[in-house]
Amino acid sequence: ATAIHRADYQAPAYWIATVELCFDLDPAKTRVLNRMQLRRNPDVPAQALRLDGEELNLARVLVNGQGTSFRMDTTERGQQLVLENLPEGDEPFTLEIFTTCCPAKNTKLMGLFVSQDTFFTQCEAEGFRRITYFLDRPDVMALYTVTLRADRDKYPVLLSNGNLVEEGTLDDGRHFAKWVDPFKKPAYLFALVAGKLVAREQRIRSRAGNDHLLQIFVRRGDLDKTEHAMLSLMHSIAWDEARFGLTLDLERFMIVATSDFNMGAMENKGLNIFNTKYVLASQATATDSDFSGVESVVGHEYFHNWTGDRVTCRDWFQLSLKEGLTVFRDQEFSMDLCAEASARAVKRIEDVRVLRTVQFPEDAGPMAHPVRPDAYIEISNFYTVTIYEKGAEVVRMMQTLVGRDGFAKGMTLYFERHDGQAVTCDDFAQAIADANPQSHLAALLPQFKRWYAQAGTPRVHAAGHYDAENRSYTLTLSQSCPPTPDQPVKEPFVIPVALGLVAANGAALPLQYTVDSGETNASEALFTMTQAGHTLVFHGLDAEPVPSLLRGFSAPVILDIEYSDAQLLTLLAHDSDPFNRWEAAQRLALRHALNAVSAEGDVPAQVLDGAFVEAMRAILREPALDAAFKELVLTLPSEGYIAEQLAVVDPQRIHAVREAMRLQLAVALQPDWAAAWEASEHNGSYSPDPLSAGRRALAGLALVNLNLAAAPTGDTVWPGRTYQRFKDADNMTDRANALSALVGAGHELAKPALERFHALFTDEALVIDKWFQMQASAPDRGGDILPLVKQLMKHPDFSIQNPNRARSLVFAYCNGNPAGFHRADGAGYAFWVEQVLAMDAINPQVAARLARALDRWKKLAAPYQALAREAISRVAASTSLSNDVREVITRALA
Ligand code: DPP
Ligand code: ZN
Repeated sequence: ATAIHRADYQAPAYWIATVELCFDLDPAKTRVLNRMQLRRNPDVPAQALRLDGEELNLARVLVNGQGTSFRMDTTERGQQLVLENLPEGDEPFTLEIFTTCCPAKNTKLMGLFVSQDTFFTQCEAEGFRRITYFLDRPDVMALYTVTLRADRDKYPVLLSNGNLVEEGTLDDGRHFAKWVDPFKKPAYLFALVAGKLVAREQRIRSRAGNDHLLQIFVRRGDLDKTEHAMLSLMHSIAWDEARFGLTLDLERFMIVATSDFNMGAMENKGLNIFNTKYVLASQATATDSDFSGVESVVGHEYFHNWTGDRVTCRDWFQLSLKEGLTVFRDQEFSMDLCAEASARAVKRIEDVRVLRTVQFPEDAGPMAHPVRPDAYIEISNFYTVTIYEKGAEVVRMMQTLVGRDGFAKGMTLYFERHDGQAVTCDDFAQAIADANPQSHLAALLPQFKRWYAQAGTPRVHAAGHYDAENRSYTLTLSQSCPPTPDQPVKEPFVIPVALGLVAANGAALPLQYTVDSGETNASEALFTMTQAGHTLVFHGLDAEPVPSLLRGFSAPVILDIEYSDAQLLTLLAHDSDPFNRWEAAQRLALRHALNAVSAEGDVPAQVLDGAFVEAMRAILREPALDAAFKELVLTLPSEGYIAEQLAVVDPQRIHAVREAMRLQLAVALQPDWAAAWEASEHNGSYSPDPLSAGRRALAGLALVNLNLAAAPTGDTVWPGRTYQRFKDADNMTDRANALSALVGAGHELAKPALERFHALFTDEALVIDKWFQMQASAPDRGGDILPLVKQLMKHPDFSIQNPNRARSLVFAYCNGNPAGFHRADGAGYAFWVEQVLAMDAINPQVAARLARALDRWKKLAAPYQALAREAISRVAASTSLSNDVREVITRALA
């Protein structure tokens, strides 16, 4: 298929004012009557009406109640129903379309599908056209009335967007429900659900004094796992009112969980549909990170009610308008829920870690695209970490430049201007700037917006020079950005650099500096780069300071700076900015890793030096530090992150080096790990709050290390204690951590533990996912993971049709286990080819994600590179690829 370009945007030729949908729900053949009021858009030249449709059977078309002529156009993007002979002029007319579809056979999980005998929909981005013929584009916003009819016993619960206005019984054991959504919306926010579900209900009164009904619908056995989601929803509602003055605009707000879902969740107006993974959580079945995932995703989808639903996107190129902003909002929400500043810092570090380990590689690979892309073939491929996480960083920089209050004012202006509209990223940035006319952002807006237009991760190079005579320190900052597909040359970005100076003894030094030989003295802890290079001269310094730059990760850039080990150790021990403390440890570990990876010969047993080991010991022992922070500092950079720093990647060498580093830390700090674990043993009753979760995370890391240290000596004490913890744990976090410590160390107790774990949770799909995932992502030893994965593919619990299950096994192996996947015999890649092709025939969206596992093949060393190219070419040779997979593969080979 050919690409769609942002520059080609045209307003729709018709507007749809109202949509009345009537469904006769039947898994094999659902009948849909779609009655619309349309009129021509007087602002564009008169033309035929072209309605999108996919996998529909068309029965009848009526215009103003009369039969009419129509034709079908089949393009490379699917079908369009074309109506040429419509009434002249711009009077409204009625269009009725009768179609049927087959939800039971819908394995793509787009449009109307069946999961466990329940009907669900997923319409973003282009799923509504699989339900009826429509102008399936986000700038066509209409009022919806929906009538659902279905068998009463099989489908007692009938839900759609908005308010329930009527329900009753019909003949033949059927019943109906009629829903009216009072808000205009684009088709991608339409939803329906029908099935046997039960709800946790909560009535609340908002600050504004309005009453609302909150409902979370799940299958009967899951009701006891919905408390955390409900609390998260209530917190979200309160937070959006308090922080941004945004209130819930519906009498009723519903969340429904399904175990078959391509994404995490979907923000349909008033009727959010969620992957069970982000709704269900109980102490027995969910880990702390599952709990926090539920909190963020419930928040995220709720916040979309304003940033996405009330104000939506003009076209899909603007996706980050709602996603970047809403990720930023859910990040802020989770941070604001933290009682302690240290927990906020931990959340920030975790978010940055995702950005750097997933988005930075995307920005450096064949799928690199700007936050606001210029072209796409399949929009589903652009629900990416760039649109979401980098988009959130762009919004965060705006907040940094205008301040927290200024940003809230900007949001208010954005809604004043655009409520009820479909708008662009430009409109958003303009509102934030206009609300803050005195700000840097307002002064620099056109340049700032390069963050939307230019792909690639900018690099900031920093170099310092101390002049003892003048007691001054000169810091030069320069920026560059590598070429990306279709963008060979980049213009300078606006880069806010939060900075400080730290003395060798750890004291914070006063900031007095001049910029670019200017006259005026600055003292701000935020310096904004606008040019290719800047020179800052700091005055009044009695000794050479250690610069602490990009504090809190104030911009999504790579900071190149040549610190000495001593400087990094100073920052690690003393920086008042927790992010840069963590970053100092990462830089030190990375330095050791890279040295060992690029050295000749066998990987030495001692990759780390004594100073680093002692610094880690000091962190582990430091009573003033939170456990969560310690766990982050003591976790080595991932293999993927190490690989990103290298021009040529040998995944086996990286794995060997990182494993050596892990073992070294495990052995050298053994008594400290034991102390850390013992300190955690009496933790009190379970609560998923960040402080307790941090204690469990550190205890889990300690167990991993104690088992690693035990393995070479054959010591059985720690594996035995770990198995005991696994059996006795009163919560999933401790249990899963103990299990994964045994599995990760390859101890013989892992086998009985895995069996026991499976038997305990046979009926808990989300826990069985963990069971698969843990095995598929375990450290590879002599190529043992691929045979295990192949064997697990045959397990009766495995199903490639269920996206969560496929992710827990196939993706966990191909994307989450570099050393297991990148095999010198190419067998990992051959498996990948098979799975991409098999998956593509079932669910192209999910297949296209898997297809990206070899995005970075061009960096691979021999023999991996040639083997990977051959594997990708084999996928490319298939004649039946979806547009989704074809786009990813074509870009990879370009
Ligand atoms: N459901 C996805 C999200 O909320 C797409 N909108 O990000
Ligand atoms: Zn979203």
